[in-house]
Amino acid sequence: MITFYDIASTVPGMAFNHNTWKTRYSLNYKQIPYKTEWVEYPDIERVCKKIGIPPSTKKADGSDYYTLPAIYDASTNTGISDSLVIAAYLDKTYPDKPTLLPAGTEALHAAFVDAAFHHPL
Ligand SMILES: N[C@@H](CCC(=O)N[C@@H](CS)C(=O)NCC(=O)O)C(=O)O
Repeated sequence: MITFYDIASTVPGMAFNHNTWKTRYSLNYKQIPYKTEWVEYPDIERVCKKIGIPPSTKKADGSDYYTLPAIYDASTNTGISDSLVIAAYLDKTYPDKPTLLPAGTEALHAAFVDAAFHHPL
């Protein structure tokens, strides 16, 4: 079973974050069963460290930046963050399910994410 770490809102059970929705859509599209763990913003780093999910990137000062979405896949004992990395992992690990990133489009996806979402921390 996959545990999906999403950001908690003031309304319990309400998914609202654009980045975590990318992974929720990915899991739903691939029809992979998962359970959601809701995490408050100030707890993201602590929860990721506890589960062994590495930081998704670095802050401008060089320190680790832990972000959601993140997943822990108990079937492979794997914890990862970053929606694009997660999508690639899901395609690789569950190839019999619908494909998220068609072969040969990796660079296109990376360029889109960089253009649409990149902002210096
Ligand atoms: N490129 C990442 C971006 C993830 C991201 O920036 N997540 C934000 C929420 S929108 C976060 O977890 N921030 C944690 C914080 O600011 O402490 C992805 O697509 O997963």
